Amino acid sequence: MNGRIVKGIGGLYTVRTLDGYVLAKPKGIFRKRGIKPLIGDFCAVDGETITEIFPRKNEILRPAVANIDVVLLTLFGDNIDLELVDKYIILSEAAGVSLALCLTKTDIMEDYDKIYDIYTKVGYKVLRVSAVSGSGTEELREFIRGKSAVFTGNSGVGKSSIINLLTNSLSMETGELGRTGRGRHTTRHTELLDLGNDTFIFDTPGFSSLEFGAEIRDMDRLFIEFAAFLGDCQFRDCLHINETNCGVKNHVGYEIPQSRYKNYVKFVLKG
Ligand SMILES: Nc1nc2c(ncn2[C@@H]2O[C@H](COP(=O)(O)OP(=O)(O)OP(=O)(O)O)[C@@H](O)[C@H]2O)c(=O)[nH]1
Ligand SMILES: [Mg+2]
Ligand SMILES: [Zn+2]
Repeated sequence: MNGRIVKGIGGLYTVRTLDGYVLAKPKGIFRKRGIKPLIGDFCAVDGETITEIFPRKNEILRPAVANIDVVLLTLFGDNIDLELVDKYIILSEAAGVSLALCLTKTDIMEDYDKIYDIYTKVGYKVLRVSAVSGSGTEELREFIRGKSAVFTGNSGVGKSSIINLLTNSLSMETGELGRTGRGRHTTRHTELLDLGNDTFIFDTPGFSSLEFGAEIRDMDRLFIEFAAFLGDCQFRDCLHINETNCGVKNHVGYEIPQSRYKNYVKFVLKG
């Protein structure tokens, strides 16, 4: 029987099959070959044994998930760290995994205009949602239809709350915020939920980092809005920092947001 791994705790995996959920352990041979099942893996199960893991379309290291279509970088607050956002964006670009921003709690945080403008202009999807009022959730639902979408972001930003709204259930535990407004790492394990019609969402623990495991090369190609201007640089190996006649620099403050260019320079100089 075939299925998809939706949860795994202590070496025991929950596999969703056409016949319902099965608890199964991977066959011994996997360990010997260094294969570790991931949440999101498509697999074959025989009784209580996972006998085969089917080839993955892709995988990310942290959170450890496989076969994903989009990462929803979930963010909250009026002081979102754009350097971190750009870092995760270039990592996802390098890995060839698409990424969208999901800005939360719009019932208590109305002003996301700056970050919304920067990233929609550049070409990323930016969703603004409230799990309390339900605002923006139809657009979110529409956006993830037919996809496997991973919610990642700091503890307390409201990932599980949105997922409960989308699944019309209280299946994911949600947490209180501490006095500093930070979350308390309520979600401990990654879990995959089936919304039907080939739509899946991963709830993940609040992250300490996001890791795709792809090598970072050609930084200028990872800033997608630079592409239109790379051909205008006088020097073929232009770094777009100190060179003259640079196509990229000419567009900073216009098609290329200042903050994005600033972070590009930081990333290049940091190496
Ligand atoms: N006002 C408001 N509060 C929200 C909203 N979404 C979530 N919260 C609150 O924010 C707190 C944290 O929500 P969670 O859904 O547990 O956050 P999480 O991102 O899953 O956190 P971790 O599992 O710890 O990573 C809870 O107290 C929620 O009630 C929202 O849209 N509006
Ligand atoms: Mg959670
Ligand atoms: Zn240049």
